[in-house]
Amino acid sequence: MKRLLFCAFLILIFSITACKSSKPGGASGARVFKRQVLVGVNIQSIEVLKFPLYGRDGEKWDPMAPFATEPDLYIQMSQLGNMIFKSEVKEDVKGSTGIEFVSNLPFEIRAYTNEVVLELFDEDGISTDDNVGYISFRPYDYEKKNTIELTSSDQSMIVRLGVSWIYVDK
Ligand SMILES: [Ca+2]
Ligand SMILES: [Ca+2]
Repeated sequence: MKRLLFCAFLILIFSITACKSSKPGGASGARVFKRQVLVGVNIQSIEVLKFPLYGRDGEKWDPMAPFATEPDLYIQMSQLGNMIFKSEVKEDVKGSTGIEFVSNLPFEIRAYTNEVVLELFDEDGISTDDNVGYISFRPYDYEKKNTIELTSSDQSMIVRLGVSWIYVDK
């Protein structure tokens, strides 16, 4: 019985101190100036404006496929070696402009100050997929822009991203 009382006493003490510490002290009235803090970027659209029609060996991307020598394109993005996005595959893409990817969009990048590696692949069933081109960029460098136009260092590939920036009031 004594023990029980002691426990009850402890709980009482605890709840009193808890109450005290949770007394309002932070609500010091609304602040006049709200600060907008960037928390992420949404990738809304992906369009390939240009890519190399031939591989490094000068051949079509699928030279062994008699009637489908054009590439089967998809986009992949990664950060620090982790894949953060993969698009659908567009099979046997003829021509090299205005290829839009729509699956799994929009998607959000929270680590917007980290580098993103965007790669364009040709899907090949049996062998390893061909890397058609890649571009690395830091989303934060394009803050407040609605479109990010990226060109690979060898100029062979151009990709346009439609983006929106996510802010919260602080
Ligand atoms: Ca191929
Ligand atoms: Ca292929």
